[in-house]
Amino acid sequence: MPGSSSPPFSAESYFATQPPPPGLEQDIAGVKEFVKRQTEEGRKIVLVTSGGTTVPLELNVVRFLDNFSAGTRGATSAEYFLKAGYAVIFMHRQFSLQPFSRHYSHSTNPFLDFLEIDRGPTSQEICVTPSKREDLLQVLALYKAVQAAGTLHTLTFVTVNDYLWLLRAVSQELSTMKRKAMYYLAAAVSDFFLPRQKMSEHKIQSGKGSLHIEMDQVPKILKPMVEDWTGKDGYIVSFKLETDQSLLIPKAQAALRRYGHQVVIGNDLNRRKFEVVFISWKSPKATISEVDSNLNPESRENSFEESWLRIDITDSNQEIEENIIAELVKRHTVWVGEPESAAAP
Ligand code: PAZ
Repeated sequence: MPGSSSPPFSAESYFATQPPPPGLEQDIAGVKEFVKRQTEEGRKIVLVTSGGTTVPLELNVVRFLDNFSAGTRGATSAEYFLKAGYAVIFMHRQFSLQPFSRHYSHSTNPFLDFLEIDRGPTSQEICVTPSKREDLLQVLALYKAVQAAGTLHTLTFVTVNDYLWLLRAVSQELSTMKRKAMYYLAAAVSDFFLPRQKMSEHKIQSGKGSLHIEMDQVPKILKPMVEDWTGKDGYIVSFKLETDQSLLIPKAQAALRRYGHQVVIGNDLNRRKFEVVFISWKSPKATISEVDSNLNPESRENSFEESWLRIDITDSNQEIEENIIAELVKRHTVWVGEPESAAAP
């Protein structure tokens, strides 16, 4: 078992020692069916991960560590992918924001505030506040159309363990789509965790002074995801969140170099709603092994492309996810080998 004196968990040792979440088999059966139907209907599929993972400190969980993420990026992006004609597997933290209902979040825009009571002489009816009707109708129409088309499939996770097991299983199912599958990893995933074997069964008791917990590093799963689970064909987009702006580009480049996937989107915590940077390989069709075999290490450093996306911060009608998804859909179209005109929604 990894710990202070033993080597860190690899993806393999992680899955060999940490138990799968209950319900995994059922979740996967649902994904299998969804992938089959979308394949028959000729759609591309994107897996969107969204929200933060937790790390429980006890088996009977009272306390846990959490990762910051409201789920705005993932839920908003899922809507734009649907609009672009993709089928979406939306894998999100339980109770975080979801596509469509995000517009009426209980804390920022409670839906009860949109409703009025119309009192008649003998009965009363509920109606929508007239000034809110147009916006609500638009969201509702999109939501109902997606429901009718059956193009949105939702899965939930809470802990980092749920997330890792689900991610591996969904990626393996999606690998049958080859290049037509995209993986958009916007969830905020814990870097450290407490292996099950080291967790206390019951609530950790106070009274013994300060609490010391040694956590293990969560295995870096992007490498096996790129090389094994997705069969090297998936179009994989990961996110890198930093609070120190100067780390954004070097950390994003390092991730791309290390894992060999297609795009890292860097975002600064305080600027993420209006500015992101895309780091990618200069040659969009190249896989890491093609790049590696053609380039020496120095020229490999020059093989990254950096492109910034910004929107007007004062315009509350703009959402940066619209631009992010439009750009990714274009790049994915090239990756799949379709004519670029196929990227138009
Ligand atoms: O969910 P949200 O909109 O509040 O935040 C989105 C985000 C910052 C978590 C996401 O864009 C992101 O960067 N995810 C990856 C985080 C990481 O580096 O682990």
